[in-house]
Amino acid sequence: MNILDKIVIDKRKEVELRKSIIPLFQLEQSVLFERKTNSLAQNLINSKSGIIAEHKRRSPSKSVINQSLNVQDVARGYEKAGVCGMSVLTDGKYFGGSLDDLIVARASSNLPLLRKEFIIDDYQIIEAKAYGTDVILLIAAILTREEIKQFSELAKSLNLDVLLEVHNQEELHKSIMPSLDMLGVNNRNLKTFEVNLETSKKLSKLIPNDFVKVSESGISTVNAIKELQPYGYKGFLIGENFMKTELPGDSAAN
Ligand code: IGP
Repeated sequence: MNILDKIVIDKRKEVELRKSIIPLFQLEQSVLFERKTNSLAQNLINSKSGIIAEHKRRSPSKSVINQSLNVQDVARGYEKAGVCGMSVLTDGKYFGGSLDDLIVARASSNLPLLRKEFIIDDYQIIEAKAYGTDVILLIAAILTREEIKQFSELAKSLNLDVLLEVHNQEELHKSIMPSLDMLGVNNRNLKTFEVNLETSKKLSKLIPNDFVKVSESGISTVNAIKELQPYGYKGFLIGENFMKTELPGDSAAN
């Protein structure tokens, strides 16, 4: 079994547990549920740099990246640096994140916030909204076309942006539909952890122009961004390269 299969099995258990503790109607009473969302896609279209900066403490591929920073400083730093949006890992077991991180990021900045999570149930989308999210991630590798449709349409009905992540041509073909805003190409294969920027280059021409193109993972230099821009990429999702430094905001500003 690969790591992605393992994560999904654990996630299904976690979501069932969450549902039994906080029922949906209670989530919908969150004051944040009424909050007007900010569009990340719109920010990317209007931006030159297109950086989406991630809060990530650890990962299955890298183990510890940074355990000593607090989310408030990271969020404020990213906002000050002028990034287009912030991604917050909320998976606990594999990435050391939590929904509390999302709340703190929400309270600390006005950036569009992406809930970086393995979404396999409507419940997590309602939860995302209740915790102040602006954007959800859907990962094609773990979803059927029907699920992608169901989840993205629910997200749109809540005024959330949808970033759909693919890693190869089959995932891309299965996923194209009007309820997506952004198409992200993950340069890291989540099953093997191999990183290759060529993945973004290869898939770019297969992505219809109605979607904002985002390149994800393994981006560590300004040159990498410059290399990807001619392929039509407007967004660049960067985690480790910022998080491994003492002041991720300062790294994002450079
Ligand atoms: C960030 P990096 O290599 O800059 O730290 O990558 C981001 O792309 C990565 O964390 C990511 C991810 C995901 C994590 C992309 N898609 C899906 C968990 C689940």
